[in-house]
Amino acid sequence: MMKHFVVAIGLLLAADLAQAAKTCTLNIEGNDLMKFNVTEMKVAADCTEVEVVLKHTGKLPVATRGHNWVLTKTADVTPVANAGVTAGLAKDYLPAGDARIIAHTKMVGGGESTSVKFPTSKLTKGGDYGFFCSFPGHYGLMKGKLIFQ
Ligand SMILES: [Cu+2]
Repeated sequence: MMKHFVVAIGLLLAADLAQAAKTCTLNIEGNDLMKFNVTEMKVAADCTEVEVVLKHTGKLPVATRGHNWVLTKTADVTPVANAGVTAGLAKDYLPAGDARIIAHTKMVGGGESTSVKFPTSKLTKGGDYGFFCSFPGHYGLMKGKLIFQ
């Protein structure tokens, strides 16, 4: 009897959690002029997961003008970008296994798109987060703020 009651409560909780899950999609574009089309990305308070879709709207290939989307704390943008320079294209110009990287897409070339999903449990509301492209030399122009309200 008690066991059935516990199972029923468990199912109710699972249903509640499933209903509360919300994936929020944010779109961003990068171009051949090394510019993102936005400098600020906002994640609403009720999002449980973020999907970032990056589209490279240019024509240049990934080897010469690749772009990715990398998220770290704002204070980690420059050190992570610098640490990634020598990593090479195959590793998306990012230091392998670096805990400062909250999320990142792969590197794409002109005409290509990519995306990444991550849970908002990796973010703190009101935290100071920065996104950037880690292709060598790009982060100075290709960066912005991510806000989790
Ligand atoms: Cu780039």
